[in-house]
Amino acid sequence: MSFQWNDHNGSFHPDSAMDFLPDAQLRAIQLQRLRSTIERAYGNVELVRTRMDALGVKPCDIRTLDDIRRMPFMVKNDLRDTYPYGLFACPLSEVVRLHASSGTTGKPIVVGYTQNDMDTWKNVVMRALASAGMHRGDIIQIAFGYGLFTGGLGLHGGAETLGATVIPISGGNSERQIMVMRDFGVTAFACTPSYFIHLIEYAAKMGVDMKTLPLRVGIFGAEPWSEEMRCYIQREANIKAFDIYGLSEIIGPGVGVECPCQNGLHIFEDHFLFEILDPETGDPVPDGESGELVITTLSKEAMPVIRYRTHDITHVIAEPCSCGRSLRRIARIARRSDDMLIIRGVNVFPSQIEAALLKVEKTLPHYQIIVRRDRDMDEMEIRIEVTAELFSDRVSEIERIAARLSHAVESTTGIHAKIRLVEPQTLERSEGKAKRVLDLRNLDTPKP
Ligand code: DLL
Repeated sequence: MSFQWNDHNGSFHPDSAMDFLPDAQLRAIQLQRLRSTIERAYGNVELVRTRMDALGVKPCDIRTLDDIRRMPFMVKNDLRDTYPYGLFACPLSEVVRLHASSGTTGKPIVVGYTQNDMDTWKNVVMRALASAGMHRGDIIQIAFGYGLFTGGLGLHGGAETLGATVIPISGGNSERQIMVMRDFGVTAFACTPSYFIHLIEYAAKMGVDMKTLPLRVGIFGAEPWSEEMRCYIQREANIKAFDIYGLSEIIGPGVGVECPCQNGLHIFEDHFLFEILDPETGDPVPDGESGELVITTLSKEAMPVIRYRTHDITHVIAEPCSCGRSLRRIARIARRSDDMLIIRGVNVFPSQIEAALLKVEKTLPHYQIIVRRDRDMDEMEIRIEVTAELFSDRVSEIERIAARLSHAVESTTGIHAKIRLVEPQTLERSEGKAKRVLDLRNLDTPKP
């Protein structure tokens, strides 16, 4: 077993040993956990039992890891349809934490954790931070949102478990972020990559040169970012920037993370079984080929999730990693196979925006959402056709409608959008599917 470790004080956190297990041992743990997860879900979750029965699969049919392919898929709508607690596999009295994230409609999707699930979550995030070179003695400023979003509290639990000093500042208030970063001697920072780029610029405006601060490590995720963004961040802040991946449905942050090699994310395979499938056919794709990441939780108690279709597109990097971790790697997530947009780390569905827009009077059902990345900050503009009469109204009436639309979008999605009212018949019509979204951000990076 190899225990290469880039820890600065030379100590090794025993729980991270799972990152270096010999392959056979890791697969044996996965199989044993997979079987008990499926048994638990079959016994306690009606949706899973009904679907397995329809396919004629029983928990005892799962004899090898490949047998996962006999199992039915789960999708985001399953969480919506069983809102709020229908996928829980234990009594609510055993659930010690709830989080939520946007669904395709107005209702959020709800996820729950038992005490053991909380320990698992802390464990994987702790290992993620250690993988990024953090250790006891680090001072981490967590600027992911705290609350129902899993980012803030997820990073928080893992950082405390690692023994770091945690500053739970949450997102926003850039001036205070920079002041704290400078005055508290912060050595690690966690937020979305786009927010950090904003902070680099903000610091410069305040006359603070981030390069001269003790800041050493950045933990960035919750949205796609590119190698170019990493280079910019590393250069401008003089830190090492690491990609952390996760999703609420599976656990939150901590499904996978980069190591010091910064070439792909190691998935914490002792807790998550992953497949990469052709999104159209559902068949596995060979290592190195792009497909949809599908994840099965292996130790979650409150809400075991089986073959969850993440819609995130990636590929396996099959070569062993020189960091010595035996956990398999995936390439960074640059795009999704569905229409979910991630704007400044927030999941946004065009359907949510549509519902919000059309509730406002004098609007027509023709709109377009344009997303740009302006100096590394995501900007959303919405063009919407409004009735011809509105244009003959007073300017104050036009402004009132625009303000109402802006408010409707912001209160539904949490994102501020620039609203442009346009005359009827201005937006391009389509003969097939309407092209509602114009995503002008280019986040794709070539395969390594
Ligand atoms: O974004 C959890 C998280 C918090 C991850 C903090 C990392 C750091 P959700 O809000 O449920 O959960 O959004 C999940 O965000 O399916 C991806 O499409 C996207 N995503 C998350 N991390 C990354 C990443 C959190 N590192 C959805 N790179 C996922 C690209 C990411 N996309």
